[in-house]
Amino acid sequence: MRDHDADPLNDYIEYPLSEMLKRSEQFYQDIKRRHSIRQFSDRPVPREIIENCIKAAGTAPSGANHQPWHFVAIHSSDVKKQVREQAELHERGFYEGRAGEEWLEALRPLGTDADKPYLEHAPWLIAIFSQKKGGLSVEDQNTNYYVHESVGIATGFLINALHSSGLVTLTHTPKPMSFLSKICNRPDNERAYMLLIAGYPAENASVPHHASTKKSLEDISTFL
Ligand code: IYR
Repeated sequence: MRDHDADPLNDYIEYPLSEMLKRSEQFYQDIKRRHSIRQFSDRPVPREIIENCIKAAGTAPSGANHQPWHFVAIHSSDVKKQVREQAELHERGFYEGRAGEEWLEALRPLGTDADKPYLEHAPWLIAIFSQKKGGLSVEDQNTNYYVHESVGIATGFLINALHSSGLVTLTHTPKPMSFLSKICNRPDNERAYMLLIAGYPAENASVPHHASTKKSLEDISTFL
């Protein structure tokens, strides 16, 4: 390796093989209880839990460790109302034609439509932004690398952290999402990447059959 500053790895934990097997099975059993939920309770969720989950997301690997992401955690009813109004406006255009027949057909088993009441009722919306320019320090304006991959991984960490904390989430990608930049007052360098809805499930929360069908190990993997 080229010369660089480094510290010894001092927080790695090695488990006995039997425990590794148990932990990998337990992780699978736990993560398979994660579902995209569209019925949220308005029960409050303390800010500190969301902060911890965002801190967890911030540990994700990224191109050159530039961490090209910004998370806007929205709790304000007024801001949530603006997000709902704009998202529903765009979604109406989508469902009333822009999507096209094939896309609408693909969404039919999920039962989705342009109404997004959870954007106002859920305690937290987390708008995730990607940054084209940046660096190790927030003031840096260097090129960022593998921005989509990096922000995608961080979003995965965030969903996992929220699930592990005992919350349910929905990944929402209204199209176009640029209204989020305006509402959240984000700079030109950033693009809205995804909107996560987080909170407790409503009592009548359900999981569409279509969404709980997962491909088998054989279908999704090849071992060489
Ligand atoms: N953004 C729309 C449509 C939608 C698109 C996909 I791909 C989904 O997996 C689910 C929904 C909406 O949120 O309704």
